[in-house]
Amino acid sequence: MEDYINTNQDHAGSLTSGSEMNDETFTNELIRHDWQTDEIVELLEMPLMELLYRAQTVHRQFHEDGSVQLASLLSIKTGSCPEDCKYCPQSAHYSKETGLEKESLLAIDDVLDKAKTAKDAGATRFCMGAAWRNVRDGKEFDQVVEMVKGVSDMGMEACVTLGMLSAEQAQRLKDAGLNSYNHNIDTSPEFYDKIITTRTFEDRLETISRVQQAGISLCSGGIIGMGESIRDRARMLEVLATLTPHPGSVPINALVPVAGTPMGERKRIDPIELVRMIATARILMPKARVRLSAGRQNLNDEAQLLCFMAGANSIFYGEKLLTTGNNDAEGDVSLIERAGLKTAT
Ligand code: SAM
Ligand code: DTB
Ligand code: SF4
Repeated sequence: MEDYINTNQDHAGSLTSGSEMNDETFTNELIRHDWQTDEIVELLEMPLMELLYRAQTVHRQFHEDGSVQLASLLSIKTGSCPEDCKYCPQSAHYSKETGLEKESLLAIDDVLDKAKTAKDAGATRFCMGAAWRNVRDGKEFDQVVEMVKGVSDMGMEACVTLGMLSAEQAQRLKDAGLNSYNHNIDTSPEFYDKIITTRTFEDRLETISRVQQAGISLCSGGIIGMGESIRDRARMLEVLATLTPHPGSVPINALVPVAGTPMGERKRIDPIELVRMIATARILMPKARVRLSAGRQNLNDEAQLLCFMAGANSIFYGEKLLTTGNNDAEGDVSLIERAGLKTAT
């Protein structure tokens, strides 16, 4: 594998020099979109200290301010989703076993109240999730558009995750002030149909392309701990790191095994695997916000700090993810303070 730093210097030297080169040109020259599976596997498997060193080197180069973004999540429409994602407590396919109560779309004012509370607690991004297979035009979508406007008017980054959407719907969300659309690829193209059978990996890529075409920042990542191989993890990261542009944010989730789902009995992954995944995502996608996402409740403070060292620079903040629990906000603020990290403003 080529040495990352040397490659960068070669690139910079051969393309621009002296006064022609500003900071923006320089950092953009360092970003690759041609990552190969084998070199990603090599990163994922290298001695941990070497991997951390490389990831931290890239992180310092691209994220000088070292801030951690606090993103709060809210499920605006919970349960009874027609998709059969094997990890998901919101799928209608497992609702008998999970006992999850379905809820209709929350009222606009209630959502904006929650956003305001999150903002007052220090969050700068508010992510709203709906358990839909796809967005349908009509009253409910109109309401979501109003929610996006409201969050954006509060001065927070607004993000939604609503399933598949058309180019026109993406444009409406963009016009309403949407900053980011979350659409995870979840795993490798090869492992995908072991996890989800009601849509294809290609369907996922189509929505991603519509989001990017509309000029919305893409938030896309996935889950580890579902029985995938290291090569599957590498392939998942490869798909993301060969997009142009790279996703603006990359959530790395550790499976939260929820009783009643087909993945409910899976053992939780070793936190070191999560650290490796985050470090590799950081090296591959230097500018992205890499978000330490679901599964954080299973990490002690020291493991979380390793994730920050590996290049994580965002967390989900607040006691709930969508339907499952998350770390308490006080503990998060305390960890950030004790480590001398600062939060994004
Ligand atoms: N329905 C939309 C979709 O699938 O794009 C949005 C909501 S969906 C719940 C958002 C993401 O949450 C999924 O893509 C998956 O990565 C993550 N997720 C869901 N259940 C999870 C679990 N049990 N453990 C970890 N991540 C999970
Ligand atoms: C993401 O990658 N993870 C978040 C957010 N994007 C939407 C969701 C995690 C959900 C965990 C299971 C639950 O709480 O239902
Ligand atoms: Fe539905 Fe999203 Fe859950 Fe899949 S992950 S079942 S699409 S809510």
